[in-house]
Amino acid sequence: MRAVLSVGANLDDAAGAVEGVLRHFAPEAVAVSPVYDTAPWGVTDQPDFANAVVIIDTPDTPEQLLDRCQALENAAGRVRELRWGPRTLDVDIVQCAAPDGSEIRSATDRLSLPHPHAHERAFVLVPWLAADPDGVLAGVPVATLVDGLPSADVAGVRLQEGGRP
Ligand code: A4P
Ligand code: MG
Repeated sequence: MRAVLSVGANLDDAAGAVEGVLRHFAPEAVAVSPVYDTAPWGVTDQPDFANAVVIIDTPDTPEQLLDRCQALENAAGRVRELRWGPRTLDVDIVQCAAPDGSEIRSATDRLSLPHPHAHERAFVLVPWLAADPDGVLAGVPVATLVDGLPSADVAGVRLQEGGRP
């Protein structure tokens, strides 16, 4: 399957944690975004995040991929406290698609696909668009979703200084 992953961090060496995840998935990656500095979404009274998106082709099932994402979070010393709060590493599965391109849906406690907040998050959509200008989420082009976001949200997603173009 093909999967779109959103990687975020805002504690300790946040950019380094994000880059580590991009390295982990590099053998399966078909596209990767630059790393962005992003204004916090949801709980706004916390440090800026580093965010990136990587798109992979993997033999994993969605559940196996979630296990890998959570193992990476745990290895980064992730402690689950506040919902939407600060974290050393967050690796979310935004979307999974079967080889024929059809979107895989899931609505269990452990796994919601597509990710229920992805369509409204500039820190997911702007990097996704950079990685794949033809991306589509639940039938809507990612470019269209970005156009519909509040401009302040889009302005809050900035290429990291010294980051890859
Ligand atoms: N889970 C269900 N569906 C998924 C999925 N598609 N991908 C379950 C990953 N996990 C999924 O997640 C809680 C549970 O969601 C997991 O056990 C998993 O089985 P969590 O990561 O432990 O908890 P959380 O991250 O605190 O909550 P939540 O609601 O997942 O937060 P988000 O949505 O990850 O948001 N602002 C900026 N600028 N950048 C960010 O990266 N991130 C967040 C966190 C808030 N604000 C942000 C950022
Ligand atoms: Mg999460």
